Amino acid sequence: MHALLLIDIQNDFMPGGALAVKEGDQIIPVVNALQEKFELVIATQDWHPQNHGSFAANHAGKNIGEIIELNGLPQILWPVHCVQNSPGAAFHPGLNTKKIKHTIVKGTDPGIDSYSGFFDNGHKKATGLEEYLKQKGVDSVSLCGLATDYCVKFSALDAAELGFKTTLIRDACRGVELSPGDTEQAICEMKATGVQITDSSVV
Ligand code: VGL
Ligand code: ZN
Repeated sequence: MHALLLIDIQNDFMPGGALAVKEGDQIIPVVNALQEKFELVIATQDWHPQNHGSFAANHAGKNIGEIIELNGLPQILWPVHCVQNSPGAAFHPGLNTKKIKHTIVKGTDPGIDSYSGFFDNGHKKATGLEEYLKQKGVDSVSLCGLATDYCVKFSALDAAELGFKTTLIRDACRGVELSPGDTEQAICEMKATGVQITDSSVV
């Protein structure tokens, strides 16, 4: 069984959103077309409480982009984004959600971030995604969504390490690019971990 994972296709990651990803909205028609080609579609949502430790606003005197230590882990500070039940946390209105069988929320613990859809950044707690996929008989996953250099990357690395045959659909993703080249670097790391890189035209 082959599943398509839609990673964090949420308003706050779109142009004009709180943590905007350049051209993030351009993936929408690509992702909608892709969904028709998969038996199982699963989505993740970044889903933070207002007091989340990844928000610069929750650390007096700290700025967006600074790195702090959060409960023993390095943490990049982000703008307030994807607050639970806020419009910014909702899926992009153009995303076809009819085929989504299950949604995994992540980043709900204020004390730790969760870029991957499988585990928090300390690999301490699982989100339930691995169990869900295994119970559905999924052995291979393809990933698309936002952002290539954060949540898509860490989800793909975990998927490959957990033993799923893992494919990144490159043109159905966009990166944050805090530093120029981050997206290319992320693709190199994924390749090195055994992730196949492909384009929607050949799926
Ligand atoms: C993400 C930064 C912070 C992402 C989420 O979805 O890639 N990036 N939270
Ligand atoms: Zn986040």
